[in-house]
Amino acid sequence: MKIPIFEELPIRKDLPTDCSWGVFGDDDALGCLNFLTAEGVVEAAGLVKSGKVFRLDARMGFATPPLFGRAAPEHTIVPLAPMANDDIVRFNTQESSQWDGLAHVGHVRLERFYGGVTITEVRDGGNAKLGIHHWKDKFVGRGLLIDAFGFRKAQGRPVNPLDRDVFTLAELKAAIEHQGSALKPGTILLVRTGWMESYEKLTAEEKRAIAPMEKMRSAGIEASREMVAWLWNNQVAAIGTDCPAVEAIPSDFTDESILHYRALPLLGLPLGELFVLAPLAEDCARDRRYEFMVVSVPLHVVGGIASPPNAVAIK
Ligand code: UVW
Repeated sequence: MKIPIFEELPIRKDLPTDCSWGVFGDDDALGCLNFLTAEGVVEAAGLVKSGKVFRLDARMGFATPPLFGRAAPEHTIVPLAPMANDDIVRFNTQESSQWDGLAHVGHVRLERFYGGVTITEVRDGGNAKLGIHHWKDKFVGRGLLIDAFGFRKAQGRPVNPLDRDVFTLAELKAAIEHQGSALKPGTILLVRTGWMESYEKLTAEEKRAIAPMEKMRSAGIEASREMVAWLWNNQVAAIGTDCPAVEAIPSDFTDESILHYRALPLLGLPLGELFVLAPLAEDCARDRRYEFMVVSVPLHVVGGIASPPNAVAIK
């Protein structure tokens, strides 16, 4: 299948600027996950050399309180018989590490989700078209870590991830070169900003103070058209980071040029947030191998909006 380059998008004149709608068919629910292929899975398996496994999700409830006013998870053990138990876990799929599904954020001006799906179809139609269930057996392939946090430190320009700072496209490219890595089609790209480990070092009081959206400050990647053009033209399948929004915060959700709108509704590019990347980054720095296999198994919830990644990187 011939994939148009970003500059050739959209594929029809009646579609919005910079959108990929229709490239993978009018009823597509996978977006850039279409760049993951069976051949890519086989190639990714060939990257497994040491057998080391790195869990990429934080534990449920790691953020205390959860960020942005989201509900804290609840876990209850339910006795089933005198010596048998079940349990119930009730949680917001965005309270810890998460993939944003394609019905998480619709375009602020167009008032459409990926593929032109409406808010009514999402909220009243059970999110049948863009539910997370469409991703249930798709999220496996080659992973590449860009240790942007480590790169900045090595350059003598360390980042405070708990303040607003932008990792530019030029920096990501330079970090890839510095690592001796390459971006190949069908990559699940992980970018370390350093946010998670900085957050873990805060006191309980400091965590409470930064949790509301209006108080949050975070490093993140550049939110430009050039950034999404680069991701699309390199056929990046998804991008996961260890910060709260992939892009830097504060971020103005009334501004249609932010990354959330460019990525989710326009390109169908899954965004991953609050991933645990520091142990993986340390191992990559040790053996100078920044590529690995990623296996992510989103929840099989029909109509789900988002999901814990349930992801591992295997080296
Ligand atoms: C923000 O929008 C800040 O993050 P999320 O994608 O988790 O909603």
